[in-house]
Amino acid sequence: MSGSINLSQVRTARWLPGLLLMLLFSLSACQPVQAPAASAIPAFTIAVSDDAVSAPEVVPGGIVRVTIQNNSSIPMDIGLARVLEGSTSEEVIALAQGGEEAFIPLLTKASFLPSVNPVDPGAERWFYVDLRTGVFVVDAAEHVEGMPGAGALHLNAVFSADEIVGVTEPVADVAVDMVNFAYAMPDEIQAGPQLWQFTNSGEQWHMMFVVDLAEGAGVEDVMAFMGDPAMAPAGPPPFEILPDAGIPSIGAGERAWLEFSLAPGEYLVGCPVPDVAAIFAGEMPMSHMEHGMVKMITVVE
Ligand SMILES: [Cu+2]
Repeated sequence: MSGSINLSQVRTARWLPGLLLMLLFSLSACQPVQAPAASAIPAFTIAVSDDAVSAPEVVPGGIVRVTIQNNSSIPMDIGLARVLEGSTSEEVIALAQGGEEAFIPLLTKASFLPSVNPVDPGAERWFYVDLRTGVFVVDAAEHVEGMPGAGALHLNAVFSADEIVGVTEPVADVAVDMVNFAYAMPDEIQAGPQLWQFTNSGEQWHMMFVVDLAEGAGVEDVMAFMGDPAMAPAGPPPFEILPDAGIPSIGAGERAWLEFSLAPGEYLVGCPVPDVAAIFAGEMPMSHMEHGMVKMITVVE
């Protein structure tokens, strides 16, 4: 199932810190106020309890608003994935439970949509996503700090979108086009709650984290900490990854809209995802940031 990928080769590779970040990257734990009613955009809810995930069996295709409710008693990491052509939801569910070693095979069978990590008990989160049509898997597991281990309890649901219903584009304040390997986006962003549209026009998974740099720190400092742990400088990193901004990895061709708020200032945005083309070619991958997928933005009042 893992094709030509040599897992022992990639297991300890230097992109692992980036991979960890990608998996654990957190969206807002305290989502800003809900966007104004957009009645033309179909909506549905995915609810997670202590022993099950419930979702409608069939949902509207196209652009939808997805609300994720955590009705369980523990913080949960909840992700959505599209089952790729030629794969089955059973395969994706099995691989999603497999921890680190199943991750590369999972890349070939699923395309990730936004995930929410963590959702606190009793909390709910939302985003818009273009489902188009297809079969989708919801994976919910207890939130962990660090790499999710194999054997953790996963709760799953499967739903399908058979027909395009949502054809209304949300009105985005900021548009970000993610390609291999750059962000096409404005240099200047308005402070306060903004609806960000993320389009992955590249051929690999891409994400965007937002980093607040310490005085005098630069791109090279972030990359030094994201690279080979053996080479990472001692001491705490001179930057902070904002927990309530950016987007976790989404697959090639996916589109999603998330609302978050930035205070005025200068920020670095970057993609620490490893270059999977290199992994599949059996080479030691560089991160997308090292390939140039990194940018400074200014948030203005
Ligand atoms: Cu990327």
